[in-house]
Amino acid sequence: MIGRVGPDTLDLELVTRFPNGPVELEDGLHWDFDALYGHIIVGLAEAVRREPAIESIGIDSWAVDYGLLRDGELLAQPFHYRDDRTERGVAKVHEITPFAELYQRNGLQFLPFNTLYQYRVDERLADADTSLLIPDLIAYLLTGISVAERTNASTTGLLGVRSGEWDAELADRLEIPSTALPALVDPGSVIGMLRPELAARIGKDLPIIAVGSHDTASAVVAVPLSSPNSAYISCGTWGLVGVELTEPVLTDAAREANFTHELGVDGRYRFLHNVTGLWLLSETVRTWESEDGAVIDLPELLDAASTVTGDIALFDANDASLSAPGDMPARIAAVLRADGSEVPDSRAAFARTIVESIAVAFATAVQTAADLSGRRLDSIHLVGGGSLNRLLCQATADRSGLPVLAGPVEATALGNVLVQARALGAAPATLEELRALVARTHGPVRFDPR
Ligand code: LRH
Repeated sequence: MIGRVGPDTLDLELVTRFPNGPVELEDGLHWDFDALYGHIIVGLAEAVRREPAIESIGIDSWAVDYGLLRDGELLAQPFHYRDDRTERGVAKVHEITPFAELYQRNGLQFLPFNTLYQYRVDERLADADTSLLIPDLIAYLLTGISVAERTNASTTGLLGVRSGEWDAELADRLEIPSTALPALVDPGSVIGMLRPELAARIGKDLPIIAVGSHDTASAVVAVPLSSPNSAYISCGTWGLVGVELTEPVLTDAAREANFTHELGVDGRYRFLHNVTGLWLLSETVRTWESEDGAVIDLPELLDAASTVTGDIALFDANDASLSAPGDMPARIAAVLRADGSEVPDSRAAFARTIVESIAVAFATAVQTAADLSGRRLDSIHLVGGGSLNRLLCQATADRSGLPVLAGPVEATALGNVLVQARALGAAPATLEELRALVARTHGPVRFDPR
């Protein structure tokens, strides 16, 4: 994406998009990082060709996953967090440090793929001289400089929730080497300049500026929140549902509700819960497409889903059996049957069941966020790809009883460029002012509860 930011301007131009799915290798599920990196270099060169005035580069991606380096070379393709080896890591870590203690230290909700569990079962870690989370790995390949951007580092489970610094004592206890704890940097700081050979290939010598490199941290920057009484849902593959806080809520109730404290830009806390989001729909559609040998038109499917009448079967969107890639319609059907519910008999009805089940999980998480934070919430901002799904937005409004303000769809990219622009003196200083700029330039679409 190319971003253009001015006093009343906030524009994005899409340069390139490429698929990025899990690949099954002999030892488990991985990312095809080499392909990803290749696309990034081609995309950067094209961006500079289209807009020679580009001043900087910012990188964000999904959280928790990492690449291992030795002498500057990647040891293997990074593992995908949906690989089931992490289960063994959970047992080992909790044996050494019970979850309740972990929560007091790192404030993270339990997700079986949090980086510390992955590290604990990664036999290659001992061979590495550096471990970098995905955006930091890309920054390293571009600049030669290894750092850990703080918002994403908070998803490893190895950062102190109050201090925002590496918890070296915990890492020691879990026998995670200090090579996994690079120097921390904050969003807005310059990581370094492009390596000369890359600057030549891309066509310009540019700085890489740290942004909220956890995609959700960048997305939350660009949620046009106008009051503390709004919840947000950053909805793509996942639905990240919560509120922004300035102090952590490290209570037993927050731990039991599995609410996380991921660090946000400017020291805020992203107090949220991961709900399995549009992954359920995209994996379902992927399965149907491979059965049919033909592409499914998603807007058409959702239109048909919105005309379904009668009782809608519901299932727990967060059921653990729905997390790995595979035959999602069969798995959802199994969850429905186990619960004594009818399995919808058409694809439209099945899609409706998925969307409504996600909306129920969203509404529940919003209510829990309100209860735990003591806020009286009066609206929900829904950003990301899910904001284009009108059926989901309306269902979320209906099931929560709160208005849903949908958009911007590209919140993550907007938050990324806003933090770069601010570092370059081209955008205002506070998050509130940055969000006001988003609200002026990307007014949300309102869905009132029916
Ligand atoms: C969303 C996301 C989310 C994490 C998950 C691994 O893309 O970064 O915030 O929990 O991926």
